[in-house]
Amino acid sequence: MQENLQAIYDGVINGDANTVESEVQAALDAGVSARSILDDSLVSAMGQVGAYFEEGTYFVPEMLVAARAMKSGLTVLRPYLVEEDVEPVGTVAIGTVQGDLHDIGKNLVGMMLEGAGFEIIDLGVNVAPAKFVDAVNEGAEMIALSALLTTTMPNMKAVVSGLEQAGIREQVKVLVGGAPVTEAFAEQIGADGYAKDASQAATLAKKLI
Ligand code: B1M
Repeated sequence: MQENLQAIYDGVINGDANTVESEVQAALDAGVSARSILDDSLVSAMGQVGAYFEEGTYFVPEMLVAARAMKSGLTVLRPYLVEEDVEPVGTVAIGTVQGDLHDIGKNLVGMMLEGAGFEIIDLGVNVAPAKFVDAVNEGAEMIALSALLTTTMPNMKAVVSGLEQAGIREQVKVLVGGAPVTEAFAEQIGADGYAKDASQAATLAKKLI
């Protein structure tokens, strides 16, 4: 692997945002394409971070610092990606459902999705079903719903119903997750997929798109 790409990869794995930022710039200056920096270092490193999380080597704090490092690299890279016309894998509107203010898991899922090459529209917390419907009308191809409370889980169903009522259910994938959410619940409310953590969410999102 080109030496700057290896340094970016290692920087993300180690959560070293300063190194990632400077090495992305150095790779660009050395003539490496933005696409290669994205695919061969940033995205592949986040894939490895996800694997470490799944095998229990990394925990939430390590994942958060790695995701932040990846984001600093993306900030430098973004204008060059636009210049090279690199399309995102897809557009995901993410939010914590209505009545629910928990956002740490949702942010982590958003960062992993971004690390997997998706464009993220972050709708925040306490998001009303109509806002998700609006996001689909504005081009989101996937909706990612997070809920941490048993009392707010039913609001995921309200989002699916809102999409059905708006006649746009078939044009969007709905991914759900959060501590109290289960595969069975996802099926019951008619979601397209359930992921138990941020890493699995990124893997599943790529399959769904
Ligand atoms: Co709250 N809270 N909280 N809380 N809180 C829980 C969730 C709770 C389990 C604590 C407890 O009682 N043991 C409990 C829920 C009980 C239940 O419903 N069964 C609870 C409660 C009751 C409440 C309040 C009602 C307390 C009160 O006021 N009486 C209140 C509700 C406010 C509201 O939302 N309306 C409340 C408030 C808060 C704080 C504001 C203080 C704070 C949130 C701060 C914030 O998010 N900015 C808070 C916190 C921090 C927690 C705990 C301690 C930690 C949650 C967390 O961030 N975990 C939590 C107890 C616990 O989990 N140990 C608790 C780390 C995070 C990385 O994990 O969000 O699960 P998590 O995300 C995971 C997966 O779930 C998954 O991926 C992530 C990991 O990779 N995931 C997805 C999440 N979303 C996904 C989406 C996907 C796929 C995967 O696809 C789209």
